[in-house]
Amino acid sequence: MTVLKGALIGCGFFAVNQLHAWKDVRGAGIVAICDRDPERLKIVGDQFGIDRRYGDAEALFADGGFDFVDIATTVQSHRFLVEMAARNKVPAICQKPFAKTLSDAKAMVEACRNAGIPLMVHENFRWQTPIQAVGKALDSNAIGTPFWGRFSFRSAYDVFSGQPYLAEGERFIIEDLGIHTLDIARYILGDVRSLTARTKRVNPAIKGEDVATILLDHENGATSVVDVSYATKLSREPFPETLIELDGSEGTIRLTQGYGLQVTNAKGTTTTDVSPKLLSWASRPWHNIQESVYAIQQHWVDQLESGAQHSTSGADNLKTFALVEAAYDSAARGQTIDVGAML
Ligand code: NAD
Ligand code: 89Y
Repeated sequence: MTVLKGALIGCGFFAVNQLHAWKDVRGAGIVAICDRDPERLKIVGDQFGIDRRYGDAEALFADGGFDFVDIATTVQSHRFLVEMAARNKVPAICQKPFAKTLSDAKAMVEACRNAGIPLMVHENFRWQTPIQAVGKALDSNAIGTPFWGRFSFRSAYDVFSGQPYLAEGERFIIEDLGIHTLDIARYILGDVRSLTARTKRVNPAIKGEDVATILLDHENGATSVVDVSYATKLSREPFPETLIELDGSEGTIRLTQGYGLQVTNAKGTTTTDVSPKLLSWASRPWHNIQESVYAIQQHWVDQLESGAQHSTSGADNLKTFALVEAAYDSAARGQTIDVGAML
Protein backbone atom coordinates (compact mmCIF):
# COMPACT_ATOMS: atom_id res chain seq x y z
CA MET A 1 0.00 0.00 0.00
CA THR A 2 1.24 3.54 -0.80
CA VAL A 3 1.95 5.53 2.33
CA LEU A 4 1.11 9.21 1.82
CA LYS A 5 3.50 11.67 3.43
CA GLY A 6 1.93 14.51 5.37
CA ALA A 7 3.21 17.77 6.88
CA LEU A 8 1.43 19.26 9.90
CA ILE A 9 1.37 23.01 10.59
CA GLY A 10 0.50 24.20 14.11
CA CYS A 11 1.76 22.01 16.97
CA GLY A 12 -0.53 23.31 19.73
CA PHE A 13 -3.11 21.87 22.14
CA PHE A 14 -5.26 19.96 19.64
CA ALA A 15 -2.58 18.93 17.12
CA VAL A 16 -1.31 16.35 19.62
CA ASN A 17 -4.54 14.40 19.04
CA GLN A 18 -4.09 14.66 15.29
CA LEU A 19 -0.51 13.40 15.49
CA HIS A 20 -1.54 10.43 17.66
CA ALA A 21 -4.31 9.64 15.17
CA TRP A 22 -1.94 9.88 12.16
CA LYS A 23 0.11 7.10 13.77
CA ASP A 24 -3.00 4.85 13.71
CA VAL A 25 -4.23 5.83 10.21
CA ARG A 26 -3.64 3.25 7.46
CA GLY A 27 -1.86 4.67 4.40
CA ALA A 28 -0.41 7.93 5.74
CA GLY A 29 2.15 9.32 8.16
CA ILE A 30 3.53 12.72 9.17
CA VAL A 31 7.08 13.41 7.95
CA ALA A 32 7.46 17.13 8.79
CA ILE A 33 6.03 19.62 11.29
CA CYS A 34 5.91 23.40 11.45
CA ASP A 35 5.20 25.88 14.25
CA ARG A 36 6.32 29.46 14.65
CA ASP A 37 6.74 28.76 18.38
CA PRO A 38 10.12 26.95 18.81
CA GLU A 39 9.09 25.50 22.17
CA ARG A 40 6.00 23.76 20.72
CA LEU A 41 8.08 22.55 17.77
CA LYS A 42 10.58 20.91 20.11
CA ILE A 43 8.03 19.38 22.51
CA VAL A 44 5.90 17.89 19.73
CA GLY A 45 8.84 16.92 17.47
CA ASP A 46 10.48 15.04 20.35
CA GLN A 47 7.20 13.43 21.49
CA PHE A 48 6.42 12.03 18.02
CA GLY A 49 10.00 11.51 16.80
CA ILE A 50 9.70 13.86 13.81
CA ASP A 51 13.05 15.33 12.74
CA ARG A 52 11.99 17.63 9.90
CA ARG A 53 10.95 20.78 11.81
CA TYR A 54 10.17 24.26 10.46
CA GLY A 55 9.47 27.61 12.11
CA ASP A 56 8.03 29.02 8.90
CA ALA A 57 5.45 27.52 6.52
CA GLU A 58 7.05 29.08 3.39
CA ALA A 59 10.27 27.20 4.17
CA LEU A 60 8.33 23.96 4.71
CA PHE A 61 6.64 24.24 1.29
CA ALA A 62 9.91 25.31 -0.36
CA ASP A 63 11.56 22.08 0.81
CA GLY A 64 8.47 19.99 -0.10
CA GLY A 65 8.67 16.20 -0.01
CA PHE A 66 5.09 15.65 1.25
CA ASP A 67 1.78 14.70 -0.39
CA PHE A 68 -0.62 16.70 1.81
CA VAL A 69 -0.66 19.31 4.55
CA ASP A 70 -2.69 19.19 7.78
CA ILE A 71 -3.32 22.75 9.03
CA ALA A 72 -3.95 22.66 12.80
CA THR A 73 -3.42 26.34 13.62
CA THR A 74 -6.12 28.66 14.99
CA VAL A 75 -8.40 30.50 12.55
CA GLN A 76 -6.30 33.66 12.04
CA SER A 77 -3.81 31.84 9.77
CA HIS A 78 -6.20 29.47 7.94
CA ARG A 79 -6.74 31.54 4.78
CA PHE A 80 -3.04 32.37 4.44
CA LEU A 81 -1.99 28.73 4.86
CA VAL A 82 -4.72 27.17 2.69
CA GLU A 83 -3.87 29.59 -0.11
CA MET A 84 -0.19 28.71 0.32
CA ALA A 85 -1.09 25.02 -0.07
CA ALA A 86 -3.09 25.87 -3.20
CA ARG A 87 -0.16 27.83 -4.72
CA ASN A 88 2.07 24.82 -4.08
CA LYS A 89 -0.60 22.40 -5.39
CA VAL A 90 -0.56 20.39 -2.14
CA PRO A 91 -3.89 18.82 -0.98
CA ALA A 92 -4.94 20.36 2.34
CA ILE A 93 -6.89 19.62 5.51
CA CYS A 94 -7.85 22.71 7.51
CA GLN A 95 -9.08 22.79 11.12
CA LYS A 96 -12.38 24.40 12.04
CA PRO A 97 -13.45 27.18 12.20
CA PHE A 98 -12.52 27.11 8.52
CA ALA A 99 -12.20 30.90 8.21
CA LYS A 100 -12.87 34.20 9.91
CA THR A 101 -15.67 35.14 7.49
CA LEU A 102 -17.81 33.40 4.86
CA SER A 103 -16.20 35.47 2.12
CA ASP A 104 -12.73 34.26 3.20
CA ALA A 105 -14.06 30.68 3.25
CA LYS A 106 -15.45 31.06 -0.29
CA ALA A 107 -12.09 32.43 -1.50
CA MET A 108 -10.25 29.45 0.07
CA VAL A 109 -12.55 26.93 -1.63
CA GLU A 110 -12.11 28.78 -4.94
CA ALA A 111 -8.29 28.84 -4.61
CA CYS A 112 -8.17 25.06 -4.05
CA ARG A 113 -10.67 24.40 -6.87
CA ASN A 114 -8.56 26.49 -9.29
CA ALA A 115 -5.40 24.69 -8.17
CA GLY A 116 -7.14 21.32 -8.63
CA ILE A 117 -6.33 20.15 -5.09
CA PRO A 118 -8.64 18.36 -2.61
CA LEU A 119 -9.55 20.45 0.45
CA MET A 120 -11.17 18.96 3.57
CA VAL A 121 -12.23 20.84 6.69
CA HIS A 122 -11.39 18.97 9.91
CA GLU A 123 -15.08 19.00 10.94
CA ASN A 124 -14.84 15.83 12.99
CA PHE A 125 -17.96 15.82 15.20
CA ARG A 126 -20.15 14.16 12.53
CA TRP A 127 -17.60 11.30 12.63
CA GLN A 128 -18.26 10.55 16.30
CA THR A 129 -19.50 6.97 16.83
CA PRO A 130 -22.79 8.06 18.52
CA ILE A 131 -23.56 10.60 15.75
CA GLN A 132 -22.86 7.99 13.06
CA ALA A 133 -25.21 5.61 14.94
CA VAL A 134 -28.03 8.18 14.86
CA GLY A 135 -27.46 8.69 11.10
CA LYS A 136 -27.59 4.93 10.49
CA ALA A 137 -30.82 4.52 12.50
CA LEU A 138 -32.43 7.31 10.48
CA ASP A 139 -31.16 5.91 7.16
CA SER A 140 -32.60 2.48 8.06
CA ASN A 141 -36.02 4.17 8.09
CA ALA A 142 -36.51 3.20 11.76
CA ILE A 143 -38.64 6.30 12.46
CA GLY A 144 -40.02 7.11 8.99
CA THR A 145 -39.69 10.73 7.85
CA PRO A 146 -38.16 13.03 10.49
CA PHE A 147 -40.12 16.25 11.05
CA TRP A 148 -38.44 17.67 14.17
CA GLY A 149 -35.03 17.55 15.86
CA ARG A 150 -33.00 18.90 18.75
CA PHE A 151 -29.21 18.94 18.81
CA SER A 152 -28.05 19.94 22.25
CA PHE A 153 -24.64 20.56 23.85
CA ARG A 154 -24.92 21.97 27.37
CA SER A 155 -21.96 21.92 29.74
CA ALA A 156 -19.90 23.85 32.27
CA TYR A 157 -16.61 22.09 31.42
CA ASP A 158 -13.60 24.39 31.72
CA VAL A 159 -12.44 24.64 28.10
CA PHE A 160 -10.50 27.84 28.82
CA SER A 161 -7.61 26.21 30.67
CA GLY A 162 -6.57 24.18 27.59
CA GLN A 163 -7.65 26.79 25.04
CA PRO A 164 -7.20 30.22 26.70
CA TYR A 165 -7.88 32.08 23.40
CA LEU A 166 -11.54 30.96 23.67
CA ALA A 167 -12.05 33.48 26.49
CA GLU A 168 -10.60 36.35 24.50
CA GLY A 169 -12.53 36.54 21.21
CA GLU A 170 -15.58 38.74 20.52
CA ARG A 171 -17.21 35.49 19.34
CA PHE A 172 -17.12 32.28 21.35
CA ILE A 173 -19.55 29.39 21.51
CA ILE A 174 -21.20 29.48 18.07
CA GLU A 175 -17.87 29.89 16.25
CA ASP A 176 -16.00 27.35 18.42
CA LEU A 177 -18.48 24.62 19.41
CA GLY A 178 -21.86 25.48 17.89
CA ILE A 179 -20.18 25.16 14.49
CA HIS A 180 -19.95 21.40 15.17
CA THR A 181 -23.54 21.18 16.45
CA LEU A 182 -24.83 23.05 13.40
CA ASP A 183 -22.82 20.70 11.18
CA ILE A 184 -24.39 17.68 12.92
CA ALA A 185 -27.88 19.17 12.40
CA ARG A 186 -27.11 19.56 8.66
CA TYR A 187 -25.59 16.08 8.48
CA ILE A 188 -28.63 14.45 10.09
CA LEU A 189 -31.56 16.56 8.82
CA GLY A 190 -30.11 18.12 5.65
CA ASP A 191 -29.36 21.63 4.46
CA VAL A 192 -30.97 24.68 5.99
CA ARG A 193 -33.18 27.27 4.33
CA SER A 194 -33.39 29.86 7.11
CA LEU A 195 -32.37 30.37 10.73
CA THR A 196 -33.22 32.44 13.82
CA ALA A 197 -30.83 32.77 16.78
CA ARG A 198 -30.57 34.25 20.26
CA THR A 199 -27.30 34.50 22.23
CA LYS A 200 -26.20 35.39 25.76
CA ARG A 201 -23.01 35.76 27.77
CA VAL A 202 -23.37 34.34 31.30
CA ASN A 203 -19.71 33.93 32.36
CA PRO A 204 -18.42 37.46 33.18
CA ALA A 205 -14.79 36.34 32.78
CA ILE A 206 -15.01 35.86 29.01
CA LYS A 207 -15.62 38.24 26.13
CA GLY A 208 -17.92 36.35 23.76
CA GLU A 209 -21.31 34.61 24.02
CA ASP A 210 -21.40 31.32 25.93
CA VAL A 211 -25.06 30.44 25.29
CA ALA A 212 -26.91 30.20 21.96
CA THR A 213 -30.33 28.94 20.90
CA ILE A 214 -30.84 28.52 17.16
CA LEU A 215 -34.01 27.56 15.27
CA LEU A 216 -33.38 25.94 11.86
CA ASP A 217 -35.80 25.52 8.94
CA HIS A 218 -34.42 22.59 6.92
CA GLU A 219 -34.96 22.37 3.15
CA ASN A 220 -36.89 19.09 3.59
CA GLY A 221 -39.48 20.83 5.78
CA ALA A 222 -38.14 19.58 9.15
CA THR A 223 -37.60 22.04 11.99
CA SER A 224 -34.77 21.72 14.48
CA VAL A 225 -33.31 23.46 17.51
CA VAL A 226 -29.57 23.70 18.07
CA ASP A 227 -28.91 24.75 21.66
CA VAL A 228 -25.39 25.14 23.02
CA SER A 229 -24.10 26.39 26.36
CA TYR A 230 -20.88 26.47 28.37
CA ALA A 231 -22.75 28.01 31.32
CA THR A 232 -24.86 24.97 32.27
CA LYS A 233 -23.92 23.35 35.58
CA LEU A 234 -25.40 19.85 35.78
CA SER A 235 -25.18 17.08 38.38
CA ARG A 236 -23.39 14.86 35.82
CA GLU A 237 -21.12 16.85 33.46
CA PRO A 238 -21.87 15.70 29.88
CA PHE A 239 -18.81 17.20 28.08
CA PRO A 240 -18.27 16.58 25.18
CA GLU A 241 -21.51 14.79 24.34
CA THR A 242 -24.03 16.10 21.80
CA LEU A 243 -27.50 14.91 22.78
CA ILE A 244 -30.03 14.38 20.01
CA GLU A 245 -33.82 14.08 19.83
CA LEU A 246 -35.53 13.23 16.56
CA ASP A 247 -39.26 12.81 15.99
CA GLY A 248 -40.38 11.06 12.80
CA SER A 249 -43.64 9.97 11.20
CA GLU A 250 -43.16 6.40 12.51
CA GLY A 251 -41.25 6.85 15.78
CA THR A 252 -38.51 8.63 17.69
CA ILE A 253 -34.75 8.52 18.24
CA ARG A 254 -33.08 9.73 21.43
CA LEU A 255 -29.29 9.93 21.91
CA THR A 256 -29.03 10.27 25.66
CA GLN A 257 -26.26 11.23 28.07
CA GLY A 258 -23.87 8.32 28.57
CA TYR A 259 -24.09 7.32 24.88
CA GLY A 260 -27.41 5.47 24.91
CA LEU A 261 -29.32 5.25 21.62
CA GLN A 262 -33.04 4.71 22.06
CA VAL A 263 -35.21 3.97 19.03
CA THR A 264 -38.98 3.75 19.46
CA ASN A 265 -41.37 2.66 16.72
CA ALA A 266 -44.27 0.27 16.13
CA LYS A 267 -42.02 -2.67 17.08
CA GLY A 268 -41.33 -1.18 20.54
CA THR A 269 -38.21 0.44 22.00
CA THR A 270 -34.61 -0.72 21.58
CA THR A 271 -31.75 0.78 23.57
CA THR A 272 -28.17 0.35 22.35
CA ASP A 273 -24.85 1.41 23.84
CA VAL A 274 -23.15 3.55 21.18
CA SER A 275 -20.12 4.58 23.28
CA PRO A 276 -16.99 5.60 21.42
CA LYS A 277 -13.89 3.42 21.71
CA LEU A 278 -11.18 4.49 24.12
CA LEU A 279 -8.20 4.49 21.74
CA SER A 280 -4.80 3.57 23.23
CA TRP A 281 -3.66 7.21 23.35
CA ALA A 282 -7.03 8.72 24.31
CA SER A 283 -8.33 9.90 27.68
CA ARG A 284 -11.82 10.47 29.08
CA PRO A 285 -13.88 12.59 28.58
CA TRP A 286 -12.13 13.60 25.32
CA HIS A 287 -12.14 10.05 23.88
CA ASN A 288 -15.34 10.70 21.90
CA ILE A 289 -13.68 13.62 20.08
CA GLN A 290 -10.35 11.79 19.83
CA GLU A 291 -11.89 8.76 18.12
CA SER A 292 -13.57 11.07 15.59
CA VAL A 293 -10.19 12.66 14.82
CA TYR A 294 -8.87 9.24 13.86
CA ALA A 295 -12.04 8.55 11.80
CA ILE A 296 -11.90 11.80 9.80
CA GLN A 297 -8.16 11.42 9.10
CA GLN A 298 -8.69 7.84 7.88
CA HIS A 299 -11.52 9.17 5.68
CA TRP A 300 -9.11 11.78 4.24
CA VAL A 301 -6.72 9.04 3.12
CA ASP A 302 -9.44 6.65 1.89
CA GLN A 303 -11.05 9.33 -0.30
CA LEU A 304 -7.68 10.50 -1.66
CA GLU A 305 -6.96 6.90 -2.65
CA SER A 306 -10.33 6.37 -4.34
CA GLY A 307 -10.57 9.90 -5.79
CA ALA A 308 -14.00 10.42 -4.17
CA GLN A 309 -15.25 13.65 -2.50
CA HIS A 310 -14.64 14.16 1.22
CA SER A 311 -17.71 14.27 3.45
CA THR A 312 -16.58 17.61 4.91
CA SER A 313 -14.98 19.09 1.79
CA GLY A 314 -14.35 22.84 1.72
CA ALA A 315 -17.45 23.23 -0.48
CA ASP A 316 -19.60 21.25 1.99
CA ASN A 317 -18.28 23.28 4.91
CA LEU A 318 -19.39 26.58 3.31
CA LYS A 319 -22.96 25.46 4.10
CA THR A 320 -22.08 24.90 7.78
CA PHE A 321 -20.03 28.11 7.98
CA ALA A 322 -22.95 30.09 6.54
CA LEU A 323 -25.04 28.89 9.51
CA VAL A 324 -22.44 30.31 11.92
CA GLU A 325 -22.48 33.70 10.21
CA ALA A 326 -26.27 33.66 9.91
CA ALA A 327 -26.60 32.85 13.64
CA TYR A 328 -24.48 35.85 14.67
CA ASP A 329 -26.32 38.07 12.21
CA SER A 330 -29.74 36.88 13.39
CA ALA A 331 -28.85 37.38 17.07
CA ALA A 332 -27.51 40.88 16.39
CA ARG A 333 -30.50 42.02 14.31
CA GLY A 334 -33.26 40.00 15.96
CA GLN A 335 -34.31 38.73 12.52
CA THR A 336 -34.65 35.46 10.62
CA ILE A 337 -31.86 35.02 8.07
CA ASP A 338 -32.27 33.50 4.57
CA VAL A 339 -29.29 31.11 4.50
CA GLY A 340 -29.68 30.13 0.85
CA ALA A 341 -29.11 33.75 -0.18
CA MET A 342 -25.70 33.74 1.53
CA LEU A 343 -24.26 30.88 -0.54
P1 NAD B 1 -3.16 26.41 19.93
O1 NAD B 1 -3.07 27.89 20.03
O2 NAD B 1 -2.89 25.58 21.14
O3 NAD B 1 -2.19 25.88 18.78
C1 NAD B 1 -2.02 26.53 17.55
C2 NAD B 1 -0.55 26.43 17.19
O4 NAD B 1 -0.39 26.97 15.86
C3 NAD B 1 0.36 27.26 18.10
O5 NAD B 1 1.39 26.43 18.60
C4 NAD B 1 0.89 28.39 17.20
O6 NAD B 1 2.21 28.77 17.51
C5 NAD B 1 0.81 27.74 15.83
N1 NAD B 1 0.66 28.69 14.71
C6 NAD B 1 -0.27 29.68 14.58
N2 NAD B 1 -0.12 30.30 13.40
C7 NAD B 1 0.92 29.72 12.77
C8 NAD B 1 1.56 29.91 11.51
N3 NAD B 1 1.15 30.86 10.66
N4 NAD B 1 2.60 29.11 11.19
C9 NAD B 1 3.04 28.14 12.04
N5 NAD B 1 2.47 27.91 13.25
C10 NAD B 1 1.42 28.69 13.62
O7 NAD B 1 -4.62 26.10 19.34
P2 NAD B 1 -5.45 24.74 19.47
O8 NAD B 1 -6.24 24.80 20.72
O9 NAD B 1 -4.58 23.60 19.21
O10 NAD B 1 -6.49 24.93 18.28
C11 NAD B 1 -6.10 24.83 16.95
C12 NAD B 1 -7.36 24.71 16.09
O11 NAD B 1 -7.99 23.48 16.42
C13 NAD B 1 -8.39 25.81 16.36
O12 NAD B 1 -8.89 26.28 15.14
C14 NAD B 1 -9.47 25.12 17.19
O13 NAD B 1 -10.76 25.63 16.97
C15 NAD B 1 -9.36 23.71 16.66
N6 NAD B 1 -9.87 22.69 17.57
C16 NAD B 1 -10.61 21.72 17.01
C17 NAD B 1 -11.15 20.72 17.79
C18 NAD B 1 -11.98 19.67 17.12
O14 NAD B 1 -12.56 18.81 17.77
N7 NAD B 1 -12.07 19.71 15.79
C19 NAD B 1 -10.94 20.72 19.17
C20 NAD B 1 -10.14 21.72 19.72
C21 NAD B 1 -9.59 22.70 18.91
O1 89Y C 1 -12.54 23.96 20.37
C1 89Y C 1 -13.62 23.11 20.65
C2 89Y C 1 -13.90 22.02 19.73
O2 89Y C 1 -13.76 22.07 18.54
O3 89Y C 1 -14.38 20.93 20.42
C3 89Y C 1 -14.46 21.20 21.81
C4 89Y C 1 -13.55 22.40 22.00
O4 89Y C 1 -12.24 21.92 22.27
C5 89Y C 1 -13.95 23.34 23.13
O5 89Y C 1 -15.20 23.90 22.89
